[in-house]
Amino acid sequence: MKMKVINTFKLVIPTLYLSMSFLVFAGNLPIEEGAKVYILSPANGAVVTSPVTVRFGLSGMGVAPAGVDRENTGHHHLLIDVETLPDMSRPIPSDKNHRHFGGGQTEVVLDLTPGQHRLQLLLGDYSHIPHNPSVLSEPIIITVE
Ligand SMILES: [Cu+2]
Repeated sequence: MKMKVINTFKLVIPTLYLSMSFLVFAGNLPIEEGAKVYILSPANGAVVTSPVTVRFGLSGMGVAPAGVDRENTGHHHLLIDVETLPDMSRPIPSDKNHRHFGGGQTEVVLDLTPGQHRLQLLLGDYSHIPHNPSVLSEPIIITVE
């Protein structure tokens, strides 16, 4: 009788463990608490000339190229003039307003038209899905002369 109880536990525990791992890895990847992404330069409110070099900062996490499933890492996405944030449970769109840096780049040189532009960084995991909670920078507004 005692043996039977133990055997049941031996089956239940790995099953629970497996279903929990599946839940964790099936959706957005969790992150370390306090991870932050931010635009190092230009500064918010800066008046610049095109082309503009935008430098990306990340703390509390590491940068890894797209496709590399490594814990507590992601790659940068620059949202250019995006007012409505993308769906945080799905891969970040890829177009001229949602730029992916899947090679693990930490800066970009942008050709921007004269006028105001809004820039914001969003980290995505190996499959381009934001983490949970998402790692999103404060937006900056720059003026291109
Ligand atoms: Cu991406």
